[in-house]
Amino acid sequence: MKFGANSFVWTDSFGVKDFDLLPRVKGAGFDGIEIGMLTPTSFPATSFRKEAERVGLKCTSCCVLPKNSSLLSEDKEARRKARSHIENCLKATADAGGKLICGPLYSPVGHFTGVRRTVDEWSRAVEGWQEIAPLAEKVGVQVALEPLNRFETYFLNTVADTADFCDEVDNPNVGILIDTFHANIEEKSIGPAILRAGKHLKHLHSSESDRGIPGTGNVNWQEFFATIKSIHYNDWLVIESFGFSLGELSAAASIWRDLAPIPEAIPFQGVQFLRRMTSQTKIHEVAGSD
Ligand code: LER
Ligand code: MN
Repeated sequence: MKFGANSFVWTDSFGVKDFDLLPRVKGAGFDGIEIGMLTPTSFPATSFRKEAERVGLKCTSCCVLPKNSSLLSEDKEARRKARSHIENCLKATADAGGKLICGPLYSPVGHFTGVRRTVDEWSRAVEGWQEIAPLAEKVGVQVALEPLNRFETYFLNTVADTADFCDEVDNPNVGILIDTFHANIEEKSIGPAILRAGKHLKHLHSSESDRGIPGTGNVNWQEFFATIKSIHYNDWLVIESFGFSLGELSAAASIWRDLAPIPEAIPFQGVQFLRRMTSQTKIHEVAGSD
């Protein structure tokens, strides 16, 4: 297992000013940092790569679509903007030395039409990913699409829907990120949800039920670890939360109060819990969801 810390807990615009975080993240017991990448064209990828290599950290990127861009939209320009943004995220991540981008890369967080998703939206998003996937392959970066809870998107809320979506995209570079915060709202239980992702599972966000310190809320971590061990999951386990007063970013994640004594306690204490659970949890059979 590789443990990562998502930079959104510190900043909405990770850049050179934040490089002093890297040795602290390494010292806290992480193998990597997940760059919260909102504007890929201004990310200092080359200098980041040097610094991360010097410190001994690997990286992944967590990306979202800007307003007025969407792979679902009937507006061609909105679809073009979404594709171009995602392509920039892929290139910046490759330049930074990363091998995976993740996030709800189909529609902006918090965008709603007032009705459930349509067949046309689904087809346009599948087509969009079929167009983008070859670039992911070319630059050597995997993609993990994230289902979000119903208050953040109407498009993909469950792992089952996201797995069906990946089946249709049908490209081995495009798979699923499961975030335990969203799954705790939308799934019946976490074990079968992880199993339902099957071959598409590429990435995990370990996030507590209130986005606070992992291990202090009601996510069923026992079942989570038993299941990921049973499938020999050996990729990233990234602790994600959000700063408590980071303007639009905190608002997008609906963070309206302090979730821990200080924001960085969430990754720094959380990683100790995750490492303990990884070594202590025994594998047991978890019933499938089909
Ligand atoms: C959003 O709720 C989330 O979980 C992130 O991974 C992407 O913005
Ligand atoms: Mn997440």
